[in-house]
Amino acid sequence: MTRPAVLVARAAFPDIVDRLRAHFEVEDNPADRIFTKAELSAKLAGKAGAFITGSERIDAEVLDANPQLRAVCNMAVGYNNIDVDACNARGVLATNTPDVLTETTADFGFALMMATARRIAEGEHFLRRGEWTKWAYDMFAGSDVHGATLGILGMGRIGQAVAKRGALGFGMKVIYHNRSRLAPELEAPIGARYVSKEALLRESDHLVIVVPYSPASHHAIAAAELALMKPTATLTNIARGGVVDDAALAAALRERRIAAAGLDVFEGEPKVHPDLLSVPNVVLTPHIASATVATRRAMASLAVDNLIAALTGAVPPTPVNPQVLPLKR
Ligand code: 8YV
Repeated sequence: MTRPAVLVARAAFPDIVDRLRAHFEVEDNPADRIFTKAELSAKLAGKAGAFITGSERIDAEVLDANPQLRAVCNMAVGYNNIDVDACNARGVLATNTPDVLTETTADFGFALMMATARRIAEGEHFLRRGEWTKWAYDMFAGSDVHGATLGILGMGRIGQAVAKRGALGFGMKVIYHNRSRLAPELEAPIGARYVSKEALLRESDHLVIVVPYSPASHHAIAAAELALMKPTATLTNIARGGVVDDAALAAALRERRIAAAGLDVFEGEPKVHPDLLSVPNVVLTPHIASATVATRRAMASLAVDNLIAALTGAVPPTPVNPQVLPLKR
């Protein structure tokens, strides 16, 4: 019997990718070329499954060009690169990598928020430019993190992990806005208070955005929302590009309508809005919130587990759309 073929669309840890070779014919991409949509569709020809990342978009067109495809396994918790409705309509399984990256991503979100509040990147650039000639009372004076009000937009697993750090480690007051309110037993240990989005924007000293991207969250933070924030406030986005209107944010930063921002994700990344590159009061990182070796290995491994399970009739550990199981073909 011929073995199913799978595509590993991006370079990943070779020893983890090798686990697929025990079950499948594997076409991989060790050179890590980014495929155009047409190339991705062509590469998927004859493949029963695919290991993908947030860079690969799986939509109705790609699925229709590849009716043999049964499973697309994302190495990411966010899956806005996959049209799940289109997968459901065609009985294709989508999987993601929740839980394994929660704490690592929260560590980074907190670090980025602290770097933003305490102007670490600005100070470092100043020093590297050789401009540090004397101490000054207000040199890179930022705002305190401890004891401040931490606002969380999107109180899922990662939002709760950020909130825990703030409340338990830094004595922060936690307020949050989310589609639904947390159960009291989750709110109580961190003293989290559910507020309206407007109150969140008005009251936060440090706003951290952790909401998944969807058409409903597109530009959830734009000019009108930024206008509600304190002029001393910071904004940190570790969610997805597109949740924040980057042009509006750059204008607010330039005009000091908010104090500073920390951004790990961007609309249309890896392109970055040029206005963000020219304002000093923003810390910019290249979508690395989950990037520790241990966590990236755990994510790759979970994506591989999902792909193996999906195509061998076992139960995939973290399906996005379990309603398509068991896979018919
Ligand atoms: C990934 C992420 O690095 O998991 C997510 O949703 O944003 C990151 O952890 C990225 O999506 C690459 O797949």
